[in-house]
Amino acid sequence: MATAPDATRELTHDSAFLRAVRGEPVDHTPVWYMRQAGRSLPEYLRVREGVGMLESCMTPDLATEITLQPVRRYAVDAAIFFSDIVLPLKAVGVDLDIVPGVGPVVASPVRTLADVAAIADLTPGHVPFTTEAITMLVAELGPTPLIGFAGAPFTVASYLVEGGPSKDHALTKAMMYGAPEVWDALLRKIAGISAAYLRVQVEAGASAIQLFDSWAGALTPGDYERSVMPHSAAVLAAVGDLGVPRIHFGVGTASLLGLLAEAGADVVGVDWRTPLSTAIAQVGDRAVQGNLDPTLVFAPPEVMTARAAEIIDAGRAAKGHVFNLGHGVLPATDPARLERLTDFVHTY
Ligand code: 1CP
Repeated sequence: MATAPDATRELTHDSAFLRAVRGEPVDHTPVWYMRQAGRSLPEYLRVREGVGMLESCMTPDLATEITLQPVRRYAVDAAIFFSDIVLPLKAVGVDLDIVPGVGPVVASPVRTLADVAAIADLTPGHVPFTTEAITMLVAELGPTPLIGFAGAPFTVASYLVEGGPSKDHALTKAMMYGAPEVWDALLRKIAGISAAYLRVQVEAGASAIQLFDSWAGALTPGDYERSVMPHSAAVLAAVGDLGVPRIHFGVGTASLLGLLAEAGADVVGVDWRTPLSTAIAQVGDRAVQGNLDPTLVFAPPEVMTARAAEIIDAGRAAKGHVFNLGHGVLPATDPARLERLTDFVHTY
């Protein structure tokens, strides 16, 4: 008998998103948006009233509803699971919160080998709410694929070492340069947690995964290759047997795109600062995802769609192209604009 994920695999197999990722012809360029769920949607603000961010991630009905909201509104070609890159850490017992207007805040930042050893490895038993939410979600989504995600070791390490959001990641990089044995232990620990969290999502029915290394652009290519890439590669390799496409994304990664690809990506996510044609030349025989500047939704509509057209045209040179913004939807975004953008991408 077919298991639920097998049925989902079959239903979503010929979606524009999965066809584009495999490099097969599509009748329209597929599109979804990083942070498509969240503060730009009034229906999100309504269901989140009085409910903390982590609590909403750990409540299956709520996580399911929030994940579906942008799919209903925009008819995007993929859903992304509503969670956060620090949720698996919370699930294994790390004392942290997501503070409104700030982001993830960690009570006791990680500094020593003993701090690393105190973090538990993740098992499916730590995240039953994730399995439950994704099981409900894929039943609701039918032929629309669900993207699962996790944070890459460097980006997650930054929150654990700094204790919260950081612009320069100075303490994190100080550990990388000055305490390589602590650094390697920490990144290995996070890689195991992220890989296990991705497995749970795919085994429950996610059709693809995205590894977010949002802050990798803070690194030189040499440091990335030496001290970070092996751990991200371990995460991507650990889910390779599941047979779902792996998207690898970072911000400010113009000099790292080739390495992000080589780390084991099937699709490389490109931020808006790098022309898509430049990115395509660096990633080899892989699909690309991106990369409209998220502020273009505030420009005159015809400027927004003209830039989107340039990106779709450039994407035709890639093995496959999934349209997206170059980073997350900004909270002030007017949903009517994303509706218009989605329609434009679908009909261009
Ligand atoms: O209360 C709220 O609504 C808080 C805002 C918020 C939301 C909606 C946070 C806090 N996380 C999320 C959900 C989330 N986080 C999603 C699912 C929503 C979707 O895409 O539709 C995803 C994919 C993430 C991933 C995430 N969390 C990343 C990687 C993606 C990226 O934007 O680069 C990162 C860096 C985080 C950390 C984080 N969580 C929240 C904030 C505000 C931040 C960034 C803090 C910082 O600037 O360092």
